[in-house]
Amino acid sequence: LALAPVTGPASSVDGFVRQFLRNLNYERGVPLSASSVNDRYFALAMTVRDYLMARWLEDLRRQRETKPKGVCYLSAEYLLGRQLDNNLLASGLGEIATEAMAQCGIDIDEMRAQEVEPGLGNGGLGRLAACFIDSLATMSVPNVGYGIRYEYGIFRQTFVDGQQVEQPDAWLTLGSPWEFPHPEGARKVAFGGHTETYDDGGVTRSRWVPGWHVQAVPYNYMVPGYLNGRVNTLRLWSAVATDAFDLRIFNSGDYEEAVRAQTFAENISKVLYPEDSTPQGKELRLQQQYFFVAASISDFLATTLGDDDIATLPDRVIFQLNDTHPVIAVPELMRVLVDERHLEWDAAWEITKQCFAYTCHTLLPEALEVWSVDLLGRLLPRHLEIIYRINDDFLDEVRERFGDDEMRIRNMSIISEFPERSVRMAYLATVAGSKVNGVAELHSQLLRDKVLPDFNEFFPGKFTNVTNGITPRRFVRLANPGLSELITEAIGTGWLTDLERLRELESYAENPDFRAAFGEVKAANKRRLNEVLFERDGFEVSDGHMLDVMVKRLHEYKRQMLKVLHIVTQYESITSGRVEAADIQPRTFIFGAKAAPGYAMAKRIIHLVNAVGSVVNADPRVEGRLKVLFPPNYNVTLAERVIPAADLSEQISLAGKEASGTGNMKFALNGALTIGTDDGANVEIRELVGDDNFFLFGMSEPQVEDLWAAGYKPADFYQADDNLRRAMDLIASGAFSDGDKSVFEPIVSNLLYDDRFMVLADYSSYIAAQARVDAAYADTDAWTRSAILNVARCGFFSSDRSMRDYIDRIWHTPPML
Ligand code: 26W
Repeated sequence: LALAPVTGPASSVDGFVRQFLRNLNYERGVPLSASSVNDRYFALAMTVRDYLMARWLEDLRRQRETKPKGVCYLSAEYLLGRQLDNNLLASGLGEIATEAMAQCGIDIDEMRAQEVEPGLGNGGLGRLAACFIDSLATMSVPNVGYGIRYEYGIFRQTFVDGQQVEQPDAWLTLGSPWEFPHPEGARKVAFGGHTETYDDGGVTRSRWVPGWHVQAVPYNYMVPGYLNGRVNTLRLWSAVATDAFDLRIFNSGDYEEAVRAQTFAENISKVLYPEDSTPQGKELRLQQQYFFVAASISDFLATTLGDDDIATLPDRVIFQLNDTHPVIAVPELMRVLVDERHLEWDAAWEITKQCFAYTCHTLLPEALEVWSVDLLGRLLPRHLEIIYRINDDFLDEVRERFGDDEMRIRNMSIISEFPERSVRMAYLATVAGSKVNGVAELHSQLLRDKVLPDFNEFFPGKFTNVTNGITPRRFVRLANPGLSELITEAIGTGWLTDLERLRELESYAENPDFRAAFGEVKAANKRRLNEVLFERDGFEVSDGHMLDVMVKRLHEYKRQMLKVLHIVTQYESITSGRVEAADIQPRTFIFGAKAAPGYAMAKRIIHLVNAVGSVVNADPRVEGRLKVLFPPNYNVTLAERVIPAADLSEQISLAGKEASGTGNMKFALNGALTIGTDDGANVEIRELVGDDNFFLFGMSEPQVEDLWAAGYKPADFYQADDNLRRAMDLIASGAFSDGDKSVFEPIVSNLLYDDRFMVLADYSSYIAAQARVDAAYADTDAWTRSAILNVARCGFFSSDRSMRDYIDRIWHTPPML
């Protein structure tokens, strides 16, 4: 990667100071002496922005000129995290800015803390999108990320008496210096109404007569590549009422009605749906989905394809569908091509098939999105017609190949008939997409063999795998400056854009000085974590404790309950006197997890974690050797502090349920060892780091299948294992709920009599693996050696590599030189 020379107004400390003061005075309208923290933060951000601006404009100009094929990533979520440090790093301005702020008497850390992270995503899927656009910019691949500018992102989590209470995430209250609104680039998005046919000079055509419209206003965000002078664009849409809508009602004098109409329109981009993995069949959600993809397609055609022949569209763009949320883009492009551009159906379908590819991010059947025909027909009547036609043509082909195999036809139909007539969005995406990919080897294999086997047979070569990745710029360089420095001292700077070079660290694992330095970095990271934990929650990781971390959305399949049972087992063994507290390896457990507001069991588990924490942390018999911390509102900003401090990474989902996981990769690359099942990308992590450097436990996916087939009875496992019985009984006894047995009874009975995710079946194997962890941790030198090997061998998990795989296997979009 070429290093762009640092030039321009901000490229020296003096220049930076001048530009900063100019922004403070002329953009914020305040003198330094009377400026607020927010004014100073804005002026600083704008100064970084100014520096990147020339590069942004230059990239846009070159793209207009050379017309390369680009990637339009369509995603309902982007979980970006804070932007200031990222953009300072990408522009190479970190040191200059720090020095410039010091000269102005400003603490740059205070500026960092001022930024509210845009939480425009739920979890893994949204964070993955943010990593991908970072990598594409760093690799100079033309890309626009399209999405929604939610006014409220993922809710802010608080705890009241240990129970989750959601607060709105008003991230825009103080404004954002990183966004550029372009009201002049607004696109009109239609909804409702009906369809009709008309005669167009002897040709009968269909058209949509919509019932109402909403304006989609784009906000652009810079996506700078790492030190390569490249800036791509993230374009998020905000909904506003159309003038016409307002005016008509205003003129009639009904102001209240006018305001209502405005509210109705603007609700579309008001708030992110906090459901993760369970679709809420809500009309507003379908409105959001159509709103952003219709605006994005229209935007791409108007601003990028322009007057060029529509038939060249596949040479110019691939629309990547980030799960099923944007799949309504498929009939939308067909509608534009057939109804508006008057292409023949078959020609339009040939173009459409080349322009889309689909990534599936789940294996849970309940997470596969469907829309009722009733709702879809009301909101998007023309799209429903188009979907029916796509399905008819597809099923004709199936019949041609397999004959009238009605069972197969019913199984493969995009339209399902039960429990109500509805559209299976994953099937639509699979039929339309040029490629379909899963997000880790195991996941892609299960997708082919278990979820969509008929489609795999019908479309040979369509299914592929791209294992997820994470950006090393944010999750190693920025989150772990100590480790980054140590790595660079050892192997030079190239690793940040060529992460496989971490392999060169392997030999350092045998070097005692390097191990000592590595251990010191880990200790320093725990202190860095303690600074923020203490300030935000009054928490501290205890000295000399192993830091054992489980951070991810709260879901039963991820099995936070297994972690709870481990803690309760240790606690019970001390309080019953069977084990001396002094014989227990001291551990601090950190949980971070939001539960979907409507997911009652998940919320109960959060309550239990907090309740166990209160009891364990306060019990003198434990002698401070076990400590349970659950900082509320886990987000990207907190992740950046927690992950580099961790010793042990908990990746304990039931095999076959976690599509990939990406937190697992972040921990390994920051020198934590993993205790994990053979699930998702854990499989690939273990293959790379080796069995000696990974604590594997639990059933494999085929063993899970076998146990189900044999008839799983969780109560048998409860009866057979003394430790398990004692732990469950302690929870059931009310020991963590002031004697009230009813509070956690639903959790206990769910595990005993249902246990969909086989917590009890994997318990004994998990406890045994944790004993191996304790033994391994006791040998500090050997542990550190393993941790270094984890870092050295996980370069594969860079999102740069994921992007290369997408480019080679799916997109065929060369970098711009
Ligand atoms: C419509 C309801 C809904 C909402 C979100 C269904 C499904 C989702 C997502 C697909 C859930 C999700 O974030 N999946 C995660 O995607 C990550 C990135 O690929 C994977 O690493 C995780 O394993 C997967 O759970």
